[in-house]
Amino acid sequence: MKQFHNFINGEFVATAKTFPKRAPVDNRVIGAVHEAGPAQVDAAVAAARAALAGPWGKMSVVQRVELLYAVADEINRRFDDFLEAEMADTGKPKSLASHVDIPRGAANFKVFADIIKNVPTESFEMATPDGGKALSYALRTPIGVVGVVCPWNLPLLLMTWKVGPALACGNTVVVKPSEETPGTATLLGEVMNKVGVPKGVYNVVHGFGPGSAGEFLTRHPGVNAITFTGETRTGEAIMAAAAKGVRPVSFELGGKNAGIVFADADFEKAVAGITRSAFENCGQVCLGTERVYVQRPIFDKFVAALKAKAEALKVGPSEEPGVTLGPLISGEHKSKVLSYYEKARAEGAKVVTGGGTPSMPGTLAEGHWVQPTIWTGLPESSPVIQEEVFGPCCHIAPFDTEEEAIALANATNYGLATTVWTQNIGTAHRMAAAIEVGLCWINSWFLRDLRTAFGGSKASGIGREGGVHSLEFYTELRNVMVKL
Ligand code: NAD
Ligand code: 6OD
Repeated sequence: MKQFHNFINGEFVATAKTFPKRAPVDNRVIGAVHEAGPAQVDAAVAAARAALAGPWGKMSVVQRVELLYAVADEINRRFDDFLEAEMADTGKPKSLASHVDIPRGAANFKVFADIIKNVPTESFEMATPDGGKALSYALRTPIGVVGVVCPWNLPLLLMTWKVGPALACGNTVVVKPSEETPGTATLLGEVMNKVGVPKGVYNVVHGFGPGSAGEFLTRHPGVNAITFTGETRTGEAIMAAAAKGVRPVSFELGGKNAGIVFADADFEKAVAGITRSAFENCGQVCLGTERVYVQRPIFDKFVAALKAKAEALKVGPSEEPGVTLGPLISGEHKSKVLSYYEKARAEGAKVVTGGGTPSMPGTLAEGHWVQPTIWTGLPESSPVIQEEVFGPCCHIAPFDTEEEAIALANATNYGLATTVWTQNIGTAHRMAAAIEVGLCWINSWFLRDLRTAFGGSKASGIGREGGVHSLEFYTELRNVMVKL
């Protein structure tokens, strides 16, 4: 059986305590994950600290950049290994993992290598009281050992989205992947060794959150900064841990994102866009659309068209041709999603389509499958509309005016993303200015330019990453004043 070891100081490290990794498609045990205890987390943090003072810390930016390009190239060379690991861990469709997850895993190293190579720092000439001059300039220095705590929905993409810029800035990292998805983070250890990244620069500790590797890492006094992607309430626990030692955090948290479709939108494109934003990755995307608001003149037509699209999704295992909807990540998550399907019914929702589980053949019947689901008719106060479900589902409600759409979109504690569909350029810009989110897509969804700011407002996060914004988190600016 596959063994998922910790990766500490360039070595794969077994532990006495393991837990099973199960395949979401059929719940079969596919591997044993070696859980890191306090001793392994201590060792990983110590290795990361030693590497900072060692060859990694002494390397020039140009040398670091070359190594990060090599990491990206090696991920691409081992594309099929990463693809297989990601599909086994998550059950996501091959079409999705091969077009989104794995290419972004490589791009996250390449792009941040380019950014650090080209970023300027400020410099000012000033007058001094004695009539002379001084030069002030900034040095961009690493923040130190960065703890990287990751979720399971886009494991390689979201982990490298943080590891790429952290390493580009000269930091070292200790990564805690989700307990559900140990594969690609472990594989990346092989890549680091192959291309010659010094020992201790990239470390991986496996385990859970509370009372396990996640808590040990985030409480560790040797960790200088914590970057986290996951649920908002986990963010609260990590923030409390980070308070000890006033360590900075960067948080990408949950969402309850609104999709807004105006009557003047390109109808077919809007339907296709909302189909993606509601159902891609089986709805397990933080940027996904679980609340859809459609302007009344096209409401009935839109609901019927989205129903047809949802029913045309092909449910099945990763490699089956034409599959567009995989399983949920775990039995526990399936129970959570189905509890919302039940709540919607109990609150009197009209179930437009879905609402249950599909019947799957053979061993797949043990997997974590749910039907793509659409509801109408719930009050806005419903937990189904206020809480993040993180499944392939959405509620659709009508609206009449632009002001009403803005009020509906903003009536949530979250503030991550929105997608607005209209052909009126004025409407588009007004909506972008009025909706309280970190990310606003107009006539599109999940279009990404890695140079731009990414993150959420309200309960959806703290800070922005992407482009130079990542450098703000992963470096400290030191101001140097030189009397000339
Ligand atoms: P989660 O918060 O349950 O777990 C994320 C990670 O935190 C895991 O590695 C887990 O082991 C660890 N963890 C849990 N409790 C911890 C603790 N007390 N201390 C330290 N570590 C702890 O999230 P998940 O279920 O893996 O992912 C789904 C969630 O992530 C959703 O809410 C989704 O919206 C969010 N998410 C947000 C973004 C974004 O960019 N905003 C991206 C992806 C996912
Ligand atoms: O594209 C990204 O960089 C990113 N952080 C995506 C997040 C997706 C959430 O599930």
